[in-house]
Amino acid sequence: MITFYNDRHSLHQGRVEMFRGELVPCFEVAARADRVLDELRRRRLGAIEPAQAFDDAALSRIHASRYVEFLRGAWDEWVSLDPANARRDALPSVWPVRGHRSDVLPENFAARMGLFSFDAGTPLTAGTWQAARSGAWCALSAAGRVLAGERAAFALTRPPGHHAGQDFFGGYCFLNNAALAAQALRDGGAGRVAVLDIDYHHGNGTQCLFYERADVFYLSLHGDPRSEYPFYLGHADETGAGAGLGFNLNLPLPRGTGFAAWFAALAQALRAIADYRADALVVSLGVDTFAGDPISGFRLQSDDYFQVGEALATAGLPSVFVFEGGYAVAAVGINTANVLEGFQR
Ligand code: Q9C
Ligand code: ZN
Repeated sequence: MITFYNDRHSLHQGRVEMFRGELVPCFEVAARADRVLDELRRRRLGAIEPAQAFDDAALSRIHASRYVEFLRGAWDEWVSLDPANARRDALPSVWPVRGHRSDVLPENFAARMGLFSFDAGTPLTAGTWQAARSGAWCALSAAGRVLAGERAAFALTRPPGHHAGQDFFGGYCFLNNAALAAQALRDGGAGRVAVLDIDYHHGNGTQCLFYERADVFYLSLHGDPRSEYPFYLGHADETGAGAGLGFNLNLPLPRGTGFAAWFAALAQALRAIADYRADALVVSLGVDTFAGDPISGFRLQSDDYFQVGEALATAGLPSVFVFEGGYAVAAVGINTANVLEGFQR
């Protein structure tokens, strides 16, 4: 399988995230992608290429222009507030809630940062924009290669994407790489695209983006949002709205779920994709379902990921894999490569 590797990912280096009243070291670290790259190379799982460049208009198929503009200039604005900020990550600390206005773009930087985000766990750093943008290019390049006839392609990038919405960042995500890939597949001629999200966390950004659309079916297996991040969204009764009614499937599972129950849910999602008669598949490939993950609650073992890949291959669809979460750094390369190797068996 061809891999588009974001060779600028390490420009995004968060120092700290807010957790339980403390600033703690980031879980979403550069070594995650490095370990996956090492493992793909070690196993010779296919060609590894850098992405092609796209202009920012390509991002506007998914993201609001004022959000893209904010991200593009955010670091310089942050540093211009105080030169000492150059050594500090930017984190939001104030947010609008229901009933507050979003049509007036605040002048104040912190207020704008809050308008465009939903948590204080997602630091914006000096290289965040460049890293996220070239990550989006990896997803777009992978979709392009699949449209050109490749069976499958992998976008190996960080920061991840599935929590990012049309105009918000959060959950370590800034640009929604999977959504960009899905839209690129649509724009390139795929009539129906399924986005299957197997990250531990519900992809609230992706769900929001496609909730009222019938041409992109979002399906997700994740920790039950009653207790698990990102909370608020990802419940089983969210089935889509308007033209999109019936084209959103959430399969929340309790913390502690092991491979057997998780795999049964995966089979259910794959049946729904077959019934939908999708033309192409995007997989939001998070491996934070691993038993050893430091911030998640499922119990998958490294060897289980081969079977995950084999099951995904049974869909028989042109497929774009997009790297999402997975924070057990010592195992993230093995687990991710196991999925891709299983897919190719
Ligand atoms: N201190 C993805 O997997 N914070 N995002 C959890 C841990 C948010 C996960 C608290 C987790 C976001 C792409
Ligand atoms: Zn996750």
